[in-house]
Amino acid sequence: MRSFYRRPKIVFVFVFLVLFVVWLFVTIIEFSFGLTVTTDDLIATGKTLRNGRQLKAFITSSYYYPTSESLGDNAIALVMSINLVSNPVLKLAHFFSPDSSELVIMAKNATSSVIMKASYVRVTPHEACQIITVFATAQLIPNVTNISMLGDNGVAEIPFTSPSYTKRDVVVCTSPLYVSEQWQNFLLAVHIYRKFGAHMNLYLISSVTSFYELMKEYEREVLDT
Ligand SMILES: *[C@@H]1O[C@H](CO)[C@@H](O)[C@H](O)[C@H]1NC(C)=O
Ligand SMILES: *[C@@H]1O[C@H](CO)[C@@H](O)[C@H](O)[C@H]1NC(C)=O
Ligand SMILES: CC(=O)N[C@H]1CO[C@H](CO)[C@@H](O)[C@@H]1O
Repeated sequence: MRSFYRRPKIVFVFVFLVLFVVWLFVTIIEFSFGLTVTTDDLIATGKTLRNGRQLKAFITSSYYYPTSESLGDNAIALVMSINLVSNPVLKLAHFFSPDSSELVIMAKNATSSVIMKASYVRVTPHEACQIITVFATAQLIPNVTNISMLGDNGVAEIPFTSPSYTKRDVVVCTSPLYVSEQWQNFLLAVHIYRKFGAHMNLYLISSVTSFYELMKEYEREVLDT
């Protein structure tokens, strides 16, 4: 002990080393548990936005297109609601750290993986809500098995489906439904189209919950038959 007292430098280095090891340990633990996944659709990465909120996204639809004329091959197309909008009180912060207009996506196939930036376009035009709807797309790798979104200290799996490539006689595409609540129109359309054997592609941006659940029910029913 006496020799320590005579060498304050060594004590300093020792204390510094202990603090460093503790910091490293805490960082590793934080990194491993930084990820929270609440439900199948709601994903949240550990990424904290500059206004102190955790990045959260609700995925409305996510399709992986092995081939696509408009998006390119091996493309992901995501429609989601995400809290990218800044807190109005901290508007000034815009000048110092502007929002990145890209999301970071990781894709894996049986043999390799890539990390790439997906650009997005805003569907919600105003800044009145903290959660806005965006459409994001990126070209990934062939035969993708897993897609995830990366934040600063977390990864969240993005569940996805592949579109149907079956040739059909009649295909009906409905223009994107935004703040949709007219379920009566949907019911009428779905039954009439089905009666005539049409395949229905519905693009949904947002709707009241009960209507969304009703559409999900119809989707399950149609997929099962
Ligand atoms: C995985 O992606 C890589 C990179 O594009 C590609 O070369 C490889 O063939 C893919 N693996 C499979 C099993 O498709
Ligand atoms: C890949 O996705 C499947 C289900 O889609 C999941 O069970 C599996 O854990 C995922 N693998 C990785 C490495 O994330
Ligand atoms: C193993 C496997 O699924 N291979 C497929 C990868 O994707 C190409 C087309 O992009 C298919 O032709 C392969 O069969």
